[in-house]
Amino acid sequence: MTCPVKAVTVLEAKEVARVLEDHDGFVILSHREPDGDSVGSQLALCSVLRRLGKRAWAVGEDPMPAIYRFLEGSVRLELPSAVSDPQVFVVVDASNIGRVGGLEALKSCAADILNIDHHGSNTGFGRWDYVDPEASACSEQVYWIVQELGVDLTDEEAACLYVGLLTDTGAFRFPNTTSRCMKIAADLVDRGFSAAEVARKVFWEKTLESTRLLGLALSTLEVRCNGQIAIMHVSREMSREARATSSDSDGFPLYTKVIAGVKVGLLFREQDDGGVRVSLRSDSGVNVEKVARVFGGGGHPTSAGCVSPGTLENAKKDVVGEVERLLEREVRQLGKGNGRDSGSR
Ligand SMILES: [Mn+2]
Repeated sequence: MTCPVKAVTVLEAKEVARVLEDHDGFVILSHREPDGDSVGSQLALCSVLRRLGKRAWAVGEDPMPAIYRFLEGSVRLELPSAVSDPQVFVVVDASNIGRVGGLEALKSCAADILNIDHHGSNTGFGRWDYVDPEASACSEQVYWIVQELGVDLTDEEAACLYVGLLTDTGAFRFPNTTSRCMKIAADLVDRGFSAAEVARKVFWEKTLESTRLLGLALSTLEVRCNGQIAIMHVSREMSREARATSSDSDGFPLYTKVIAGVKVGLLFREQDDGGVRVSLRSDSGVNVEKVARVFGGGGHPTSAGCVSPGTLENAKKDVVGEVERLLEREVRQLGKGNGRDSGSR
């Protein structure tokens, strides 16, 4: 069952540009546990608004992940305390308001929400909603807004949006890699930054701790369900052994999907504060977001996440069981000849 998007008028980039022009005092927020698309969208939009003479802050509750710090030039990710007298909360790349970091600290401010997102499961929580599940990344939507504002992107801003596209498409490998997104990427590269340099900083500057932890995690890789499901885990003990922090395992979910024949990849990470964070990956055709929802999570059809309160073993048993049921349903549906899931891209 797909959760229906609130029945409101969903704005186009052009109308979003008008909202931005008509207001001042923007706090640009995103989901907790920032990623390339969330910080890229936040920093680029904040920079453009400031160049238009607006007051704007890119605000986060969690620190900027080390691999994206090079994007902080004229604009940095700030704490909610930096904000004064905001008019609009611009929320980027978050499917629901509960995922937004820093909002709790700003709850005394009476500001309207402008919701810019590309998750099909977006709950439409804004006064204005610009939701486009066809967009490969939220950075793509920010790109269209900037076009409508008639502003030329600087190479610094272009690099931020490029990182959003690069990371949300898994370096232009995932099913959301459209020709439209590649045309935007080409236009961004034309602004002057080095695409090779950006890719090196994002993918080839891992910490030693992260690389050691990957070695430990890969040794736990196993397949289930006739090789259709691959599972891997990172225990607290392994993190300790590698002296790794939680962000050191950020790129790991990808490795659950590299084996031929695997339809669904699952990574289980024991959290410091208890519980197990589960990352689900699939190719188009198997909608893992449905599984994440069963456990109170969400995401995209091919990339989703949830948190299981139990032990590592229980989390594996519960989530793998749910994925097996999903695969069985798919086989039955294919048998009936009605093809693929409507929720998939
Ligand atoms: Mn995104």
